Amino acid sequence: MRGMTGTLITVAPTGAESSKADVPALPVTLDELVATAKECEALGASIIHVHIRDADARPTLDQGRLRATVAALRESTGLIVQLSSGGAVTDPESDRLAVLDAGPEMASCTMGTVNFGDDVFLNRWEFIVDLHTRMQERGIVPEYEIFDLGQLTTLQRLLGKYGLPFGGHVHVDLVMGVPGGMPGTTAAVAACEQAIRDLPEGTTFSATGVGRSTLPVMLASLSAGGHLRVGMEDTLTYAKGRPVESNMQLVARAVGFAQLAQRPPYTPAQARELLGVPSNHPDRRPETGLKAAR
Ligand code: KMH
Ligand code: ZN
Repeated sequence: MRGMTGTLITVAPTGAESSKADVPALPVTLDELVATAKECEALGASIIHVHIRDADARPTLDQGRLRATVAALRESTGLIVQLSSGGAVTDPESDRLAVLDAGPEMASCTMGTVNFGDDVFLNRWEFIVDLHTRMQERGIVPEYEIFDLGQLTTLQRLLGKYGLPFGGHVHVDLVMGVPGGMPGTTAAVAACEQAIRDLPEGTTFSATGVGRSTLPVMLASLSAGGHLRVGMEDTLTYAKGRPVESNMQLVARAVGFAQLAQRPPYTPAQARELLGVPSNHPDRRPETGLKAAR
């Protein structure tokens, strides 16, 4: 990881936790999401981590909306489209598994149950195995979400028992600073980086720090050879007393840090090559949603 020449920048623009009423800048419609995706790609993002909302801006895993979202993002951008299989803490396992039916190129796959504020984000071992093996069968590249150090050991167990993910490359995302998970500190990034060395050769990681841990986590990740995830799913305050104005503001800041670290953002094509995600060339896109409807 230390030899990384560029930086993967993932934007997580929406999440499932904030309401549009509280955070008007949150992209919740398909048009808002596509416009955000295009602008973030132009700034230097290469992956978009997607949660969607219904007509009332509430989190949903509606299959039709998911398919239309995947199709619109693939048609309008070169970004790698990563659907969240985590959804909201209230989503049942069956709906979370069905996210894979919407045909994303990547999907998240959380490596264990974690307290999540006052809630519980449930990820049973059997459910993790189901997600991992279905993604292998369908050619979907996972991003393994890690909320606590021990979840890296769970990932080691998963890969040992069920084999490498589709594409053969292992990529994890450290989600730090969730109340109930690991803290968003340099020490925690360093502990995870050490544990990642026990995963298959070439494993890459990105990191995101929730709330005010966003800056320390970003700096620690870059210095440890990691990549960056930013966005309004995780961060709503840009600086003390200054609400985030847009996802673009957070991506622009991440790009600035990556450039200062002399690891400029990877293009989506470079990110695909690194992560083993097939090309987004029009000839290789699946017939889904918008394209199929034309
Ligand atoms: N919304 C959280 C309960 C993921 O996207 O995979 C889960 C989450 C993780 O955001
Ligand atoms: Zn998410």
